[in-house]
Amino acid sequence: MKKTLITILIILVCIGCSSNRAEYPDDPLFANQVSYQNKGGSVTLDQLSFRKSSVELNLKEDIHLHLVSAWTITKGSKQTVVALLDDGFFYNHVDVRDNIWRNPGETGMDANGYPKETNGIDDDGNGYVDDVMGWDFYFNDPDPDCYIYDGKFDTSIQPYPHAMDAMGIIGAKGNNGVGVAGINWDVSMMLLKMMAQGSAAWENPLLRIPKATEAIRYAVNNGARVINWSGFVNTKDLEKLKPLKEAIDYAESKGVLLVVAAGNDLKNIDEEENLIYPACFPNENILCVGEIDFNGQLYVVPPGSRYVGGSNYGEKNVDIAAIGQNYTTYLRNNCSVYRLGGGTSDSAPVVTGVAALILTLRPDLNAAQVKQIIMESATPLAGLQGKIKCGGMVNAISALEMARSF
Ligand SMILES: [Ca+2]
Ligand SMILES: [Ca+2]
Ligand SMILES: [Ca+2]
Repeated sequence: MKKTLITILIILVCIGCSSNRAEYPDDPLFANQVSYQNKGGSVTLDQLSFRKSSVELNLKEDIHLHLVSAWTITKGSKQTVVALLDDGFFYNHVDVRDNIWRNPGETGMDANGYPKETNGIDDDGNGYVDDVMGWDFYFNDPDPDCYIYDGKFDTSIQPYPHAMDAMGIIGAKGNNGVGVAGINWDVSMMLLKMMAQGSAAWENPLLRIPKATEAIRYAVNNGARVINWSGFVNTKDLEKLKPLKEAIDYAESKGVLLVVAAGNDLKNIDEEENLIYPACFPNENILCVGEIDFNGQLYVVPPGSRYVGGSNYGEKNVDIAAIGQNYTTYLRNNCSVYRLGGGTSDSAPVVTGVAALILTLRPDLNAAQVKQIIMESATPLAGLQGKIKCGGMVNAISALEMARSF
């Protein structure tokens, strides 16, 4: 009898403890998301969900996003709209499809009883017909998909997977019993397709400027608070870049944050010959993100890899760093899969995801304030001094705690 009483007491105490403890999502692959939270030490994980491919990661204590504790403050909200600029989206992936933005002005029924999203009418009068999840600025139609004739391989149709990492990192549906958790369990991702794989972007990179310009203005005018652009425009010609600069100035005037990748050439982008745009524009609403490894050092591609390079840096132009190797959503053979990503295309959306959490908690803050919070709350890292403006990596719990009392 006494034993039973003690057991009941222990159970009650445990229940009391767990209600105050950080909550882990039920997504079955969350254990692979070590960039979000880890205890340090060596771990072996399967880096692809579709083929055996194990990798050993040596994790240094405290080098992670501190996300699980941040989730005790907020896990995101559908109210927060994040725009993604990329070259096509596999929006039917099972783990992102529930977090795609639905334009309220193009949903529901029209006066004739037809669905607004397919009626061929610009129901919200924003200049775009049936733009229910975003827009394809290359083909000028409402479907920002990733299927396109692939000019690189001449005849094949290749879905383009680049945006899948950013989508899953920012907003894979969390705690849905499927795959992974995004930094935001809930969010609305507006999909803005600038160019297409195999399109003339390869021959004429300047074509990207008008598309990106239009996409940024669309994002600002249709309710996005943060824009993620894991890319750049391949020119230094400031005269040609002027419309893009003006669109970013417009975003700044409306308090909208633009998070961009620093690039993967292992170069100092403060130097004249290495300048890239929009990363090197001086706007207060641009956050440029470099990449670190699990030791908190600037990421350098390991010798023997089929790639070369590593994260760009620059004390003036690269604001903050984040881990690029995030285990997240991907696309293979037209199927929803997962993998360990990498590169500054994958470190930028980490910062975008944290910015979205901040704006869910404090929708009253503008872009410059969110940027200030993210940089001031960063975990300082010795290896980044003199290379990254704030000298540290993004820290989700510190950012949310600072935002709460800002
Ligand atoms: Ca419309
Ligand atoms: Ca319509
Ligand atoms: Ca999930």
